[in-house]
Amino acid sequence: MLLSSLNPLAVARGDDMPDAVRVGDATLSRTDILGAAGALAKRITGAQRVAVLATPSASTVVAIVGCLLAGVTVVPVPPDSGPDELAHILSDSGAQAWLGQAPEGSDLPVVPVRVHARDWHSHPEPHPSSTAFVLYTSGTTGPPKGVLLSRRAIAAGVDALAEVWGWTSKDILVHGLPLFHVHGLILGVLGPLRIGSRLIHTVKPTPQAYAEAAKAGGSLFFGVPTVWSRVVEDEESARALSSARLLVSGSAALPVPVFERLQELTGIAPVERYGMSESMLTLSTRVDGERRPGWVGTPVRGVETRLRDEQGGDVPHDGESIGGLQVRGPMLFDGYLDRPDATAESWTEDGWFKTGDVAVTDEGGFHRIVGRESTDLIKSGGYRIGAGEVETSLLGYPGVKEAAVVGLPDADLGQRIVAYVVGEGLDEEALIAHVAGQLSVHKRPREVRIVDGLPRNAMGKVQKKLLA
Ligand code: MLC
Ligand code: AMP
Repeated sequence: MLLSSLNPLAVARGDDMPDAVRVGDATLSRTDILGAAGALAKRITGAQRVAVLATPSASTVVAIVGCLLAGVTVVPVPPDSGPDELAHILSDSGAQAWLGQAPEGSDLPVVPVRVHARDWHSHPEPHPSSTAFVLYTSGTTGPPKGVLLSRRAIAAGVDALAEVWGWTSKDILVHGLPLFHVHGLILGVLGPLRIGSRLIHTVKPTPQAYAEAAKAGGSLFFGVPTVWSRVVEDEESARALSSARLLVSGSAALPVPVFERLQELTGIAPVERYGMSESMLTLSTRVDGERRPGWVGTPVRGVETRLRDEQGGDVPHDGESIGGLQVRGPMLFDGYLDRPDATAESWTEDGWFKTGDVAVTDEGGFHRIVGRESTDLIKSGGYRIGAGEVETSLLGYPGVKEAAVVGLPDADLGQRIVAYVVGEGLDEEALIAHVAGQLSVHKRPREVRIVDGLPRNAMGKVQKKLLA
């Protein structure tokens, strides 16, 4: 199902696509992907869950397709994970082996991924309800939780987007996003494989790389808002994107001035869409509809939304009243791995997923995301980072007595992580390097402010609003 466009019969009929996937300097045809993934699938059949160090590489693509063929659940691991993050993901997920490259210090067995191997044995299609991925995502407190995404959810999510964006096999998708999240991996790799469009992955999402890919025929471009704000700062690269069909922004709010400048420079009004690791994409503006700066459009096929006030009451669709956004639809997750309490808390009794985002809707059903209910979930460069995990990491550093982490507005990153720290003999840069080294580089504070004390209320709770 998921790999319908990689059907071996189609390859055998000569419908191969020599440049189906380009990642950096590597080019894979459909035959390459299917043959190498088939050879891997044969070796891992019967395994339950495996980890893939999700570097932007041909090996990652083959490893993921191999698991999908074999019906083995994949745990994509951020390649810059430090030892604390890595230890958590491996123990929490129970991954049995690494496919391809393994990080230093891990004693799990390693199954090599051979991009030039070939095997054409056919594998029975796994059940649609089986778990394709465990994606680790941050909460407000504690270490990241594993989001269970089924094959059925992924298929429904991708197909809904094909419809709203008019995404077909004639497209060439371009992006340079990381391959361990919904955006870069599920939409950005499985999307083109399912739809049959080509993919150019630029390794890094730089304006220059996007401009090069546009010259090579790129038609559909994905980026987080930080990518688009960097693109509009580089006018020459931005103008090169005017040959594209669609520019799509998501994972965080696209600032209105960036929307407008992008339209001015490329002649294309960007499509904005909204999603989560737990839900894939649920809202989007359409290729054939209005694209309104600051708004993320209407529900995609199969999705319903509602807004609830603090008492659980309905919120008017007047374009102004705000409420907690709840969603339901076929692309939603199956819960957090081994976290029945957290799973139960995230759903209402009548079966709606509580996104934790605050939104408004207008009479026409257009949605605007106003922000998050909790200030402890930060979005920086499109990455979701929990204040709690960064605070725990800082508190593990010798001399740190107290730590409070907030997201402050940042023109480039949307929010930048700022840590307020109390302690003795501390050095800002050493603290930043500590978090970058233990958790992952993208979770590091961009700024550390050493203070004498943290503002607390009568109950002793840190008042983060005063810090922000
Ligand atoms: C700097 N570096 C350090 C460091 N300080 N390394 C180690 N220790 C330190 N203290 C190095 C990094 O290794 C890196 O090197 C370089 O500095 C830049 O790193 P950065 O500053 O972290 O990158 P930056 O340029 O800020 O990245 C911007 C970005 C990135 C947009 C490219 O944030 C990004 O890829 N975001 C995408 C997030 C995403 O995909 N989210 C989707 C979630 S799914 P070098 O040499 O490696 O460059 C979702 C659902 C939905 O949200 O709706 O889509
Ligand atoms: P993640 O789990 O990393 O996928 O992050 C999901 C969160 O990203 C959502 O809960 C939102 O807070 C945010 N998000 C995603 N897309 C948008 C968007 N278009 N506008 C505003 N916020 C967004």
